[in-house]
Amino acid sequence: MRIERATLYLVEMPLVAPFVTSFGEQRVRRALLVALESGGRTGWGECVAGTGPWYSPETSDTARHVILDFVLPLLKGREIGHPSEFPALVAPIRGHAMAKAAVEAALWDLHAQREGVPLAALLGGTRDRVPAGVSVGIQPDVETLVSRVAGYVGEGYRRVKLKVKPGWDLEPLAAVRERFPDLPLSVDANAAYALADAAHLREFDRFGLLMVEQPLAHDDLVGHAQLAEALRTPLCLDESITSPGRAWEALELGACRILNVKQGRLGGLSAVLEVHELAQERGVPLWCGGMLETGIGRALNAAVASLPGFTLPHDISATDRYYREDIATPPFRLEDGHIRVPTRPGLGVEVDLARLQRYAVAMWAWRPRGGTDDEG
Ligand code: OSB
Ligand code: MG
Repeated sequence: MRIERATLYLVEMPLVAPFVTSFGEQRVRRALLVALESGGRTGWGECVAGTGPWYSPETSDTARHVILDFVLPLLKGREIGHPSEFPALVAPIRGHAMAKAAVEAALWDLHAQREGVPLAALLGGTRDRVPAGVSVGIQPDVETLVSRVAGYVGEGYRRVKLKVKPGWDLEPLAAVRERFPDLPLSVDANAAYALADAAHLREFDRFGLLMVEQPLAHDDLVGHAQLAEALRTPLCLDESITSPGRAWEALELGACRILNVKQGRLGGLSAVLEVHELAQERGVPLWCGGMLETGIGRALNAAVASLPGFTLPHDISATDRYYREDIATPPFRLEDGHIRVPTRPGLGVEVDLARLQRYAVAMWAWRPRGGTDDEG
């Protein structure tokens, strides 16, 4: 396939409730969407970068710049036989994993559509539905948290992940654990602690958690390896795992026993397949993380989670946990605590163009010849 035209949309999607983490509060998901056209088809990719460089150094604006000025020019005039050729084409661009991943996602969607197969099948997925977990942000108080969690448990979520930070950890955990003694439970600190907090973090061991996600700094693999020695609860890394090579380093060092896989952070679906292979060889359990994606990104995550090595519940929740109305249809619903993996060709969801226009705040068109044409 040859890319005949690309359109980037910046959308602002209001969340059903503010999402609070150790980074701060988020009320809107700002997403950069990539539409690639080839042979009468459109492939879609969602860039997971956020408004500010808090979770990752990338933002939706840096991604737009890198995609328009560096990634797309490298694809100009190229015949791409298979999306797995993409990483080598963009290898000259250092970093910018989320920008690259969004374009690679659209190529996989195009390729799967052309082959007439669902993306999950193209990747080697083996499940038709995947267990849904829910990531619960920091709440104003413990009672509010417990009632939120009770709501999600009532809806059928298979695992609850609590966001924690210094000052919001043992007390909320004790309250949730007391109310739900058997609930599969984990915590995510988004890098809010230091190795000097090891004695405090050891207190987490008494709650029977599935894992502690990213307690220390994003670039501190050695610190995580040292902390892992002190805790009984397995560590899981998220922010730290920025490439398949980093995943290998983390496992070699003993910095974690579980990996949170996000295609955007890893630099694309090809990188996900590499990490999947590595984890299979080593018997390391995987699960698919989330970045409050719209239905476009969620459809892709469901395909990723259908791979055989993804054995723990995912941060793939029903659409209504994030948005009242999504730009992709149909919405993802919880069925017996699971999300169905789309079965139609490609991503398997439809982008509602009227809604896209409604939520879009800027748009850029690109053609192989004309270069960048700013319609923002
Ligand atoms: O750390 O896993 C995280 C959302 C945005 C950025 C980082 C993270 C998250 C979540 C939400 O935890 C997961 C979801 O999309 O449901
Ligand atoms: Mg995380």
